[in-house]
Amino acid sequence: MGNASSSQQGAQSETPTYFTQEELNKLKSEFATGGVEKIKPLLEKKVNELDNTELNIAVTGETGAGKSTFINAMRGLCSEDEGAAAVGTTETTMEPTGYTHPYLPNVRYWDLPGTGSTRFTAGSYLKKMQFKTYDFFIIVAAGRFTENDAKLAKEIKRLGKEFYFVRSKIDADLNSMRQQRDEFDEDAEMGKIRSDCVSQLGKAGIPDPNVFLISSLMKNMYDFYWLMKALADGLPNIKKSVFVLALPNDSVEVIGKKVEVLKKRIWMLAIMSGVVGSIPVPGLSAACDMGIVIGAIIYFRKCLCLDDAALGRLALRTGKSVEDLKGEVKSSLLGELTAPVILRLCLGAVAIGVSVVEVFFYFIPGIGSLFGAGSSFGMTYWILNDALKLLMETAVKVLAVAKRAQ
Ligand SMILES: Nc1nc2c(ncn2[C@@H]2O[C@H](COP(=O)(O)OP(=O)(O)OP(=O)(O)O)[C@@H](O)[C@H]2O)c(=O)[nH]1
Ligand SMILES: [Mg+2]
Repeated sequence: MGNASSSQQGAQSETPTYFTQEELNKLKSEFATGGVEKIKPLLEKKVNELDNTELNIAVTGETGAGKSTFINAMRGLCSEDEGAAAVGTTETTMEPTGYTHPYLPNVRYWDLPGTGSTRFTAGSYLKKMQFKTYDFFIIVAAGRFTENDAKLAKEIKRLGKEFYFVRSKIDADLNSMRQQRDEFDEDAEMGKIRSDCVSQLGKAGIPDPNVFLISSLMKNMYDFYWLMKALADGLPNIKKSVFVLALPNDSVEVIGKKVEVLKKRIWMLAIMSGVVGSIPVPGLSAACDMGIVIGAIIYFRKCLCLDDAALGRLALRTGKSVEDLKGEVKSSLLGELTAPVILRLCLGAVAIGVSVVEVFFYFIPGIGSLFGAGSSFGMTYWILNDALKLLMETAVKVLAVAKRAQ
């Protein structure tokens, strides 16, 4: 471990929680003059802002390119799951169809009608699709790059929005090449497809486009992870956090990223926790806020796809029951969240002191002292940290069960 000053500098260079520099300055001065009571409303406002942030993602491209399949993949759904977008049907809707994220109701994927029409003009199409309302566009293309893809990309760029070019069904392309050739080099073939997309987009006047070769049916292969990363990195701070929480839970890396985002919320919840709903912890002077703790654990479970709805979908895929799945991963936090379950967490939490690497302590001088052992802020804070750690381990175990079933 580095010395204290270097770890402090490291912490300071990170994006400071969810706050802008201006907001942090306000938090600092409010805390200095009025203590915790004065910053509570600011934190409440921030948590509300996080919960109310909308994200609208438009998915467009030629008819049959794989738009609906991609949307289902991003929502962690299979085409048979309830609420999934219909796949493989003939062109049905002429209006954008919004698909709400399974656990984040403010995140919506918009399935735009295919651009297959011969009378297609990108300008009028985007106008009809309510262009302005989307945070970014994903153009899905299968097979050859088409004139419509180029027109659409150009128009989206001209209107000042971000787009990502997704070449879908790469699994099928590579498979058919593999069958037809004696010698087959997957990386080389992917390289050729990639540079063809880049050069076609270049011809359409888009230098250095974002191009990703994916299979919506095999999310742990090809460029799927890099696409998710690029989409997240292209968003501003708060939207980025929301998008990360909305990602499909298909890899340990994604689970880790979600946990990083959820961790940033814990200290705010701890400070917001009041005396209402607090229960004393036997043998300790501190109480923990049951309402906040249980609400947060339920939210963590959803974000890590450990709620009954997500486990139900996994159960269908693996041919097991939800109870079997829960039994297999053995986690006390997947069942009913009763007082004894929380109290067990409390007793684990008291042993931990305030860690010097907790980033936010450096942004608001003096705030760290609130989280000492024996304080109710500290109790709520450490319980939620412990709960999140346990849930992360559970999510990784569930992922292993899902992988074994594939
Ligand atoms: N192998 C493979 N097949 C895919 C992939 N994505 C989509 N498909 C298949 O391609 C067909 C069309 O997919 P859809 O998702 O319905 O395409 P769409 O763009 O929504 O089509 P329209 O709504 O008609 O414009 C379906 O049979 C999918 O199963 C992929 O990544 N790999
Ligand atoms: Mg479709």
